[in-house]
Amino acid sequence: MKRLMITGFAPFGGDKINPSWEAVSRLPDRIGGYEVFKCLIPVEFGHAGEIALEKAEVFQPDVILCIGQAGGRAAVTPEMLAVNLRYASIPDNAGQSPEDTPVVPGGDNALFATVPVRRMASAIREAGLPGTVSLSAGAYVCNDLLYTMLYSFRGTNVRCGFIHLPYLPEQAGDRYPSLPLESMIEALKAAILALD
Ligand code: PCA
Repeated sequence: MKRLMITGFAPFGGDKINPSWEAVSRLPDRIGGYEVFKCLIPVEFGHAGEIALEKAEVFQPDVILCIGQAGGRAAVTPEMLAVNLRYASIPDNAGQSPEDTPVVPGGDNALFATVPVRRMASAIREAGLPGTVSLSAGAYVCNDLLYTMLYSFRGTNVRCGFIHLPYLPEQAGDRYPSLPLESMIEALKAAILALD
């Protein structure tokens, strides 16, 4: 059995829930050929990656899939890449507001996800759910975490990726698109089954 570490984030920016942890925490412990290890990650620049690396040390995963909330998006969006940039339009949960500082000083400008991003998006659509590839994970904590994972595991066999989720209906009101929790869980399962 292969080992998948999947992470979700704590709530941030005034929200009381984060769909990423709501969905991740409800995934089964086995999906396809993967044993699934779940962990909750703080919405804090730097600390997010540190916690994920500590957990990876324990779980020894073959694949690391990080999940986050992208309020306003209508689809489940596997991210193509991470950039070496930190910018916060709202402070993180530790009160940090970096303005255009690097994630890793001297690191590559951008790193591509090492999971099959297009295939994951197609699998989500084939499951009858909205799924599209995203070309930007932003410059906030989600990008920080993906960049840190890709940078830390570059040149190894550990593959890393990120999927952003829309708001849940209870967060979205009538102003934003949303997806029910059950659909998010099904979309994540479909994406995981599309890993090799
Ligand atoms: N979304 C934020 C950080 C945590 C989360 O769930 C982001 O997109 O960076």
